[in-house]
Amino acid sequence: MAIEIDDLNRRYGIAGQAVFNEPVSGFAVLEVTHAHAQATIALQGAQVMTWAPTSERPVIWLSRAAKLAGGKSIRGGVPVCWPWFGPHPSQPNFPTHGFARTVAWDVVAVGGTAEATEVRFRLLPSPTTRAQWPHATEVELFIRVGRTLDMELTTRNKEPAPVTISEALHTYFEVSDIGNVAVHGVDGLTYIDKVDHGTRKQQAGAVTIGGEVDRVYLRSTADCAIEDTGWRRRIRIAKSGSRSTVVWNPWIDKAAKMGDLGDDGYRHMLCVESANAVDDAVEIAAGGEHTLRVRYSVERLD
Ligand code: TA6
Repeated sequence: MAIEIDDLNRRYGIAGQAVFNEPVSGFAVLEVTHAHAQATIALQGAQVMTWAPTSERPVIWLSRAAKLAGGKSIRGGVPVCWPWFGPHPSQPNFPTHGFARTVAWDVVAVGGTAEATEVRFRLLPSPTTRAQWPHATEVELFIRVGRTLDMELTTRNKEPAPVTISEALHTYFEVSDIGNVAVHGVDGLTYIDKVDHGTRKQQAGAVTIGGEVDRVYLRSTADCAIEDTGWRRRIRIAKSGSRSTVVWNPWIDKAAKMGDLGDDGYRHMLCVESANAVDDAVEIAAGGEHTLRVRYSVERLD
């Protein structure tokens, strides 16, 4: 892997701004140090692990107990759920949330401007992926690290027939304490309550967390925001190409069972995921493409 790291830095590295490293043997990451923000991105899953605008507390949460090992999903950051969200519809032994987050993606380009560092990753079909997804679909992730964190997840259907995917940017946001936050942007929407046997309910007002919450909001196309009164900040979640929003916190019992959330990790994270899931799965025409975009930003709560 050391040779690969040297080769990656030779081909794509930007001294002092975007440097490939191997914090754990066999686990390559790109460390971004920009005037406006810092971030860490794993090549496995093209997964943003951390992002903090300069002079701001971390916005993307990474579990202190996250296991960094090949083929193991990383607890925190922005896991890419693709080409299916949740359990596979017919193959229970296939990985939850698809395979994209546990395979190595290729680096396509790394660039730097005065405003941001930009990275593009791609995942092409391989014998491993075709075994679970026998379709000629390519997926790219464009990541822009600056005062905002912008991400574009593009699926290209290279087949002569339509293909249907479900997907999510399964983002873990860092909060002062789960008791201090509310999620805005899903008022009035129908959601699937996965903590109540998948019952469909209607949201009234903002979402607050006082126990395990696992909800898929449908036809959720508006931007969302997390208001955190503890840190007097609002995290804005602007999006396009996404018709679902997933809100998840495991709370005490599920967190304890997961084993990689850390002692009280559940109190300092909240997933607000921009997705296309369940009823909102996306059919991509033959030769067509679909892009899910997000822009995360932080502002003071006045
Ligand atoms: O997005 C919420 C969810 O589907 C929850 O049901 C929970 O399983 C979470 O994803 C984490 O899944 P993971 O496979 O990363 O442990």
